[in-house]
Amino acid sequence: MFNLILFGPPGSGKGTQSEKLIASYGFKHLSTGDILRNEIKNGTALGLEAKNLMDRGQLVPDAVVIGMIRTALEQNPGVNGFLFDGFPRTNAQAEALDALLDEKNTAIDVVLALQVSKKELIKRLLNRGLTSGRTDDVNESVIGSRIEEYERKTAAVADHYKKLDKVVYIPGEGSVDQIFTSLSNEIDTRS
Ligand code: B4P
Repeated sequence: MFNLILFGPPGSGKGTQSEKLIASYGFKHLSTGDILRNEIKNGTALGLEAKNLMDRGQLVPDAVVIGMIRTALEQNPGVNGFLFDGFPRTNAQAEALDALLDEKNTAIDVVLALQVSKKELIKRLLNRGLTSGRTDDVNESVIGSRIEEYERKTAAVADHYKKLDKVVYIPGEGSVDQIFTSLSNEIDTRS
């Protein structure tokens, strides 16, 4: 089993690269952003709570997303490995994930951290907002809040995994295919 975290700020290419990695390696994709957007689409109570926060560029409470990941892990026994996309986003989420994987006698193998300048992140997200219908992509001040949340709460997650010597930084600017090749090379040397 090979478990990977695709890490980086909003708009760094996590969702984009996840699609390609899943197609190539057959990982089970767990994107907390996708799960939350699905809850919103289905009009659940959780979705309503999440929408309020996501529309303001804020993180959803740890207990909610940890519960979602616990359920997803239980629903997918016997997979070859998980690709965590957009999770963990706080140290509490990272600690909970490590414990959940430990219960299953497995662990995170590597954290691939995409590095993209703030200017490029804003450009990409505004551009996606033109067509995606995502309410958190259309407004530059909401995008700014998401980047701030990343800097205040999420960047520290890399330090958590650095202590375990599991973080590899990948330049996240350039063509989608170039970045995919860099990510694949790191996975291939470890799996
Ligand atoms: P997410 O769904 O995780 O989305 P994201 O971080 O905004 O974007 P991602 O990084 O996947 O996008 P990508 O670059 O692929 O989170 C949304 C919200 O959900 C959060 O703000 C939060 O409120 C909530 N949430 C999710 N998980 C949570 C958690 N664990 N805890 C608490 N709250 C949580 O795509 C961006 C654009 O860039 C696309 O248009 C793409 O085409 C383009 N792009 C990608 N690669 C490119 C390249 N190489 N060159 C040019 N453009 C590129």
